[in-house]
Amino acid sequence: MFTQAIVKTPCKSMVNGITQAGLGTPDYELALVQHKAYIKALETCGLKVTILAPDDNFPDSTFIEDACLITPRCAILTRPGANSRRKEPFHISKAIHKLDLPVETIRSPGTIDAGDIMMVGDHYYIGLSDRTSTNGAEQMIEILNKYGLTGSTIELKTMLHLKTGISYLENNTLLAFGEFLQKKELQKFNILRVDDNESYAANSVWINDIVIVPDGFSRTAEMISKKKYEIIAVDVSEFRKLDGGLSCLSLRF
Ligand code: CIR
Repeated sequence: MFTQAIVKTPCKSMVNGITQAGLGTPDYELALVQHKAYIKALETCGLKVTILAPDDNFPDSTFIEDACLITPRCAILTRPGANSRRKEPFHISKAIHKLDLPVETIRSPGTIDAGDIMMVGDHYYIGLSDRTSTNGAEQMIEILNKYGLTGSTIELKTMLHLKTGISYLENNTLLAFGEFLQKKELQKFNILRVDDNESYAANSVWINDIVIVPDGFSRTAEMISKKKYEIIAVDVSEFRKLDGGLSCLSLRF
């Protein structure tokens, strides 16, 4: 059960964000409209949403999920793998320190994007990716252990982040695509297999038995809804142009 979320309004410089998508430059005004609809969806799921101001110094900073992991027992400011994003955690730390939780920090030389971290109860799966190093993952696991939580790593081959290709929908159910379908450490879950042509929808978000899915991926939405979840579809086309998905746009706790 989540009660809160933190989001960060997209900044004008988002048009200079990192991307491999090849889908063109995002339309800033449309991104703002979509971001508002995303906030509304979080509120519909029952969350109180804190909205942080945009920061033009960090084009990718609206993808706030990468800058911090918030667990029920502590918050951990990350050290993002991309140079242009390295200082994002520092710039949200004031908001994180306002939460009633101890705050920890990942230190050099480790790097970790929290988009590489998937929570399953008290256990946290950490993707080793171009952004998340073994040292970053080890530091994270050590911090989790300190608070009675556990972590383990999963090697990524092609995806940007772990949650680009999988989402945990609670009830032992995993939405998954591509390289993750065969991972032996994930076989204990009931896997909902996302079609190749709907791969973007593998990044969906469970919040209090509602699943927010990206708009335009009807087969995935239907597959999830057959499992008795309520669905909210949100159009995030402008964030997709920067390789960002639904989960990247918020911290949920
Ligand atoms: C980046 O490459 O860092 C951003 N353009 C997209 C980050 C997406 N975040 C995520 O998947 N957790």
